[in-house]
Amino acid sequence: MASTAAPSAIPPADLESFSSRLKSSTRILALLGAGLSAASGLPTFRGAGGIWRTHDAMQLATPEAFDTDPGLVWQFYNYRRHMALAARPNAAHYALAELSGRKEGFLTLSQNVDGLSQRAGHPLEKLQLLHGNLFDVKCTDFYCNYVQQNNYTDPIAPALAIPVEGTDPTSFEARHAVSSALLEKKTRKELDIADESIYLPSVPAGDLPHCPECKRGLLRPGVVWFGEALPGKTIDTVNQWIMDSKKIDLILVIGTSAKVYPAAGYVDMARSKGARVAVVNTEQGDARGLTKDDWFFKGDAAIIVPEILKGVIGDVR
Ligand code: BJW
Repeated sequence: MASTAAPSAIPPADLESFSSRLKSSTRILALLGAGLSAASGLPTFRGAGGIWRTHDAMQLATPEAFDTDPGLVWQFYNYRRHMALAARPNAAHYALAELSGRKEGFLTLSQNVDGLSQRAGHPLEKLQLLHGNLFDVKCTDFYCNYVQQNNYTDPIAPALAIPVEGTDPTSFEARHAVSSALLEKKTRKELDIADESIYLPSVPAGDLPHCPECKRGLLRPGVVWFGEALPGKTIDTVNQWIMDSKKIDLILVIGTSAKVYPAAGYVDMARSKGARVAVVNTEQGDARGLTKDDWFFKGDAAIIVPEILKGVIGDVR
C-alpha cells in the first residue's frame, strides 16, 4: 500500500487500513529519527540542511575526534544542547507520547538525543534511547564511572559560551554562522567582516568540564558516537521486548533515514516477527523495502503523525 500521494495528503484508503491495524495492534514498536524533531527547528543529519552535510561526522562524533580535539567536540555539543533547549516538542512528539500511554504493548526506540520526547511526556519506561542523551554527561577517565543525568547547564562551561555579540544567538543566521565556523574551524583572519563576531577560538582542555568525582577525567557528552557500542542495558531491554513474544503487529518508522546500525536493523527484526511497517518521511527514497502490506506516509512528521494516530488517540494538541 505504498502511496504516491502529494506531500501531506494522506490517501483515505491508506488512512483507513492503517487506523484499523493500529486499533487492533497489541504489540507496537516505534523507531524514531531526527526528522521527528525537524519541525521543532532541529536539523537532521543526512538530508538537505543536515548536520553531516556540512560537518564531518568523523571530526565531531567519534571517540577519536574527542581524543584529538575535545574543545571542538564540546563546542559542537554545547551548541547542540543550546539548540535543543531552545526547541519545543512538536505535535508528533505529543501524539506519540499519548499513543504510548494508551497502548500497553508499546515500545519506542528513539535515535534522538534532543530530549523532546521526554519533554512531551512520553512514558519513560516505554522509551529507549538508542544513541544516548545530549543532557547526560560522563567521565572519560578509564577508572571512573561517573555519569550525570539531566545536566541542563547552558553553556556547560563558561569557556563554551556561544560567542555571538550583538546578535540573537538563537536566530537562524547566527546558528548557521556559528556551526559553519565550527565545522571549518575558521580563524578570525579567514572570516569576512560580517562574520567577525562569531570567531571561535580553540578551547583548552583545562577550560572544559571536568569530572567532579575523580577530578582527573574530562567529562564528555552521554551520546553514542560512531564505532561505540549502544548502551548494553538498552540493547538488552529492546532485544528482550522483541524476543519475548511470538509476534509484533506494527512498527512505526518515523523521520529516520534508517541508515545507521544497529538501530535500522530493528525494522527487519520487527518484520520477522510479523510486523507491518508504516513509514513517515518527507523522502520516499528513505523508505526502502516496503511491501504491499506496508504504508508510506509522505510529509512532515509533525503533521502526519497526529493525523494517522487520531483514530486511537483523538485530537491531541
Ligand atoms: C523528515 C522530516 C520531517 C526530514 N518529517 N521526516 C552494519 C553495516 C554498516 C555499518 C555498520 C553496521 N553496524 C554498525 C555499523 C557502523 C555504524 C553505522 O551504522 N554506520 C552507517 C552510517 C553505515 N554504527 C555504529 O558505529 C554504531 N555502533 C556500533 O555499531 O557499535 C558496534 C560495537 C559493538 C561493540 C563494541 C564496540 C562497537 C553507533 C552509531 C551511533 C550513531 N550516532 C549518531 C550521533 C549521535 C550523537 C549526536 O547526535 O551527535 O546518531 S550519528 C546520527 O545518525 C545520530 C542519529 O541518531 C543517527 C541516525 O540518523 P537519523 O535520525 O536517521 O537522521 P537522518 O538525518 O539520517 O535522517 C532523517 C530522516 O528524516 C530523513 O530520512 C529525512 O528524509 C527525514 N525527514 N525532515 C519527517 N519534517
